[in-house]
Amino acid sequence: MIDTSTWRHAFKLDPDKDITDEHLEALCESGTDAIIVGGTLGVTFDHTIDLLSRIRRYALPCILEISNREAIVPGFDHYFIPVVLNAKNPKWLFEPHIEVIKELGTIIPWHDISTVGYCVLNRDSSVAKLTESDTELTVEDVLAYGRLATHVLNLPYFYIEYSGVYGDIELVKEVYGRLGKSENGKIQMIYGGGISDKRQAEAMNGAADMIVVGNLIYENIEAALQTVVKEEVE
Ligand code: 1GP
Repeated sequence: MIDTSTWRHAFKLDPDKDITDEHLEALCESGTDAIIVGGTLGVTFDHTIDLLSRIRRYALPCILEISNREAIVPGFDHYFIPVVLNAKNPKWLFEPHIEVIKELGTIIPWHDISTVGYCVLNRDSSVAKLTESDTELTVEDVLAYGRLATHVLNLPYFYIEYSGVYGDIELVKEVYGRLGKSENGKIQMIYGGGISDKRQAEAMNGAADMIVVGNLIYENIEAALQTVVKEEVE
């Protein structure tokens, strides 16, 4: 089982988007804790395996976030299985999972898999549209999803997902303060969405255990590299 407990930062690469060798090298040698490979739309086996083989030149953990059956590729260090907790269309809760388990259940390496409980908050994101997520949520609502993730479902990760836009930092901070530290301290809380510079990365890093940077990689590689959290040397 992979130990992510000290991770503060990850880059999320979309197999459906092009990245040059030079940019990939810069990301992998940036000091980030891991590369997550994942995307909501258009993710194929060929693109995913191609990206994995390129990332494998570097010595950092590489996780596949499984978004569809076609893109399940062996050889990653670990696999994240997303469950969108606030999906209003129940089909998206477990139906895709059951289909894959029925097909591959006897050969899935279960110890290499972790379930990530997502709370999707950007209503315009692909994932919100696909799952018909209920994105009009208050702090109390999001906290309730966080409590569901940790206390009821016993999940290792709770992911506040604003994919595409920078989120409400006060909301993230409050949920983290009440859930992550004072109440439990066990679940790892991840923030992702719209981080576009070092200042935003630092702010969100103070409001969650770990941040994920995606789109910025493809928009402004220099700014993306600046989001890597450097531990202060005393
Ligand atoms: C997406 O949370 C990640 O799943 C990162 O979001 O692409 O907006 O950085 P961005």
